[in-house]
Amino acid sequence: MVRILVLHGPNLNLLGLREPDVYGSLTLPLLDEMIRATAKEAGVEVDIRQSNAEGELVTWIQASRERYDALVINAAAYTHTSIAIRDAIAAVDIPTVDVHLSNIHRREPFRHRSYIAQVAIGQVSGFGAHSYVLGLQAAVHYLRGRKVVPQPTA
Ligand code: CA2
Repeated sequence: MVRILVLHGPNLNLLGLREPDVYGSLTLPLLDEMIRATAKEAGVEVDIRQSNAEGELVTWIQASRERYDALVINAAAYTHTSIAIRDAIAAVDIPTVDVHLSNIHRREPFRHRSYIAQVAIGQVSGFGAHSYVLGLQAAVHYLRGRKVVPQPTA
């Protein structure tokens, strides 16, 4: 079965508890339930983790190579700063979707650049919690649509 890793970056554990006008009122456990329901509907396995630590995210991304077919990540503020996370994604070379609750392109200029998007198959930004649903579905769609390269016969 297809296995997908979903990573939440720093401060996303505060979802629903602060700044509901920007990030909505859904808590992280409820968002994770939505993600699991989407995975079940799509017939894929999902593991979900959150960390406030850049190095921990890098370690999880490095380890994802053996265990997962795709990565869906909201690296939060590290999206705009972390070359380490960008390099880890490039190194593992698994299809990655860059996900954001808010539309980062409508916000402050420092949020417009995503180091993750540069190594991702695509970005979903601005749909609140639904960005994760769309991001997961996009990863599944990508994996199922990938062309199988015919092998030469002997
Ligand atoms: O829109 C997104 O998903 C972001 O990745 C969220 C990050 C922000 O730094 C990015 O520019 C865009 C912030 C995540 C922090 O989430 C909070 C949730 C509730 C209260 C405070 C922060």
